[in-house]
Amino acid sequence: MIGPDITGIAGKLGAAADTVTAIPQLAAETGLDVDTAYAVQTALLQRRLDRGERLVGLKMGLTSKAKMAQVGVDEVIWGRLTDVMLVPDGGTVSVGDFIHPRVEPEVAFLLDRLPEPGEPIADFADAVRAVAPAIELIDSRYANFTFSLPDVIADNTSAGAFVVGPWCPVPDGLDNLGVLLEIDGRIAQVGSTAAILGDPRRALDEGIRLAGRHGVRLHQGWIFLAGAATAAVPLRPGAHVRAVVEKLGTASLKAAA
Ligand code: 0L1
Ligand code: MG
Repeated sequence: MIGPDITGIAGKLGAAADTVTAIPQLAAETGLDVDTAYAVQTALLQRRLDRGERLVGLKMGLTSKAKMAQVGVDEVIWGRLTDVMLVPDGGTVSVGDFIHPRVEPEVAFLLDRLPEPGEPIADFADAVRAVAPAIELIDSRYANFTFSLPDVIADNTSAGAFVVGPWCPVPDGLDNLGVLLEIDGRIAQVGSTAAILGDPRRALDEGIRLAGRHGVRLHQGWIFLAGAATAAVPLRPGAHVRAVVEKLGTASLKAAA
């Protein structure tokens, strides 16, 4: 039996991002399952690498109940981050570069010495050199931000852009830090790092395990986005966005008017 056209599907998703045009979901029509969807994600990454982008890390998606409920998908997923997606802290993005961008507050890890594939992390402080507050800008390439599990995996888990705040030493506990998402100085979302799989440190174990299933190994020096602590909020032109994470500080982003 002939399987889904991995390169063709990646081409459609890549073109949707490049032309800032939403497309219909593809999985049902093309027979994508979770494994072939990750193959599409890899082909989509290759498209970016071919035009000179650099892989700088990995992101987790749908690590909280709020996020799962928001999009109606209930499995943890992972995607790829490239240098072009990284916006400097306090930097500006143009809403017009995205189809229907949303922002969400996250926790980022700077990876250090990771265990061998298949091994659990023995000591988090060895595996992670520093932590930071972060903002992820997600932008589904599908119309109405609506997708199935294979669809969203193929679409690189809606990755659009991300901001990492100042790196700081790993604090003693990461499991119940207060998180705020502020838009124009007003609180838009309130949460806790506990919403990220109970403890964001768990997201790294999951990332290593889930990416490992597809032959992808995490590397020293990579950025790891552990997932959002709240639901995502639409990003409007002119908005000033701040993610505040207790003990870690803030990351911020402006949307050009
Ligand atoms: O980072 C995320 O949690 C996004 C995962 C994909 C689902 C979505 O687009 O919200
Ligand atoms: Mg996210």
